[in-house]
Amino acid sequence: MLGITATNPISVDNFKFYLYIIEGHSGALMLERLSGKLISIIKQISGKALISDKNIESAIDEIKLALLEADVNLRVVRRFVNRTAEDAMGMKVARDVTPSQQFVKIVYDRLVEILGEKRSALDLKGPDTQSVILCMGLQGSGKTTTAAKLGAFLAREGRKPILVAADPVRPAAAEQLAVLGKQAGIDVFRLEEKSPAKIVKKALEKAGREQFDTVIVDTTGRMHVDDAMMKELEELKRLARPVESLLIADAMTGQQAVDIAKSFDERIGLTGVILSKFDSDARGGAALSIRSITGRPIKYVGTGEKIEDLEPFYPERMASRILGRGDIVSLVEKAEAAIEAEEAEQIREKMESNTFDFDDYLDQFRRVKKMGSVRSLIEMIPGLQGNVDEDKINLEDMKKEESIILSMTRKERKNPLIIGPGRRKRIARGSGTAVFDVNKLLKKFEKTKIMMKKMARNKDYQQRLIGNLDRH
Ligand SMILES: Nc1nc2c(ncn2[C@@H]2O[C@H](COP(=O)(O)OP(=O)(O)OP(=O)(O)O)[C@@H](O)[C@H]2O)c(=O)[nH]1
Ligand SMILES: [Mg+2]
Repeated sequence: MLGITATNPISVDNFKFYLYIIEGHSGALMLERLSGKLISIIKQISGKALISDKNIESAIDEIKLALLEADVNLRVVRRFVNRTAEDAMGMKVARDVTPSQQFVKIVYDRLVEILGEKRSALDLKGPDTQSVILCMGLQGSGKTTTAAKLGAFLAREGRKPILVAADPVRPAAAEQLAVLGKQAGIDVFRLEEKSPAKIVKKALEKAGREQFDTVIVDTTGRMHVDDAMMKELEELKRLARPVESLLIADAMTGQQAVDIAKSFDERIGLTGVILSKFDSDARGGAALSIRSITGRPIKYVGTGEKIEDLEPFYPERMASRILGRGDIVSLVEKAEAAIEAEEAEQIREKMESNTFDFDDYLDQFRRVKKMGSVRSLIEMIPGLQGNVDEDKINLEDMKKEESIILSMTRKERKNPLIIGPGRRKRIARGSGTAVFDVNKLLKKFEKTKIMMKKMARNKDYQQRLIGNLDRH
């Protein structure tokens, strides 16, 4: 993920860019409440330029409650909470990202982890080989609808699918698939036959003859997970050797969906899950736990009753949608401004109390380098704006000054008055400059300091400083 890891903290720009490329998608009701809660928790913590362990702890507690309330599986919540806490404690202090932003990033990363990290697409074979997709699930979970949706989706991608009605229990089921197939413009195979295995066998033969490259099998659902259903599915799997054995799980059924997924996976072996009815206003957290509990990826979500209401599932997009993409971007911007305000205030205090030293000076150089412009420095350091000609600040000079400061000892940086002739010579040698350059910098520094002190006490100037910060 762009080389961004917890130990390699991202820059603000990286983060923004990152959020832009993983843009969220169409709004669904599901998870809206969870999303609202998490966003408000994040907003609270991100208002702080500095956060304490206690702040983090209570934020994690609140997140835990929000997840449980959204019906996320208890085991998944525990894992999430533990890892988030671990990461947050090991958070590196980075100059260009505030702790609260890093915390948000950690929450985001852990959420992506729960949802499955990377997009897991269908693992279909090339067009000259037949790929069978077996759709399983309990009664009413959305198998038939999803089979048709999937067929339409794959046809749009250039494949030639055929739908197979392997639900001989109810004739209406085959009829339903035929209607949906017609809507989607996809062939449907049906047969007056009591054995699903025989139907599938005949369907595969037809698909071979007529070069259908994708065979989507819709199966019978039962009210509960029972042995008869599993036996039937086992037989179909043996016979059809599907490349994809998909569970169609109703996202509205809560924790039950997790248990169902577990039993199907244990007995039949799943390659993935499609969550149907993701457009409902159920709490949704359970469905999102399936991946974590079974290790099987969510491949698509159904977002409505129409044929085209099927979306590939992207863990990153889902996480950024849950955390409110737009909100995070503005939060990062706000935090950015907050860091600047805080730093400016610190500098002002230092100037006023006359403790501004070469370390602070050095700090400003680094800032300029990072931001790549002198203007940012001028805006930041009280007293410079309006008094310094931007064009006259030469980056080469700054580099020289930086190396001179780096050759000073800690004590010298804190108290330049002790830098006598002997020390000046040593510093010049150490920085590859001339004593003349060192003298020049020391003079300039004293002058700057006096000017800064004057400016810091100037009410008019202080107003301007506040104005500057407000514009950020
Ligand atoms: N809102 C919404 N409704 C859906 C979605 N998927 C399926 N449905 C509806 O859920 C109901 C059941 O869908 P089916 O596709 O018939 O479910 P099934 O698993 O084939 O059902 P059985 O064959 O009876 O076991 C239908 O009314 C569908 O329109 C979805 O993603 N969103
Ligand atoms: Mg059905």
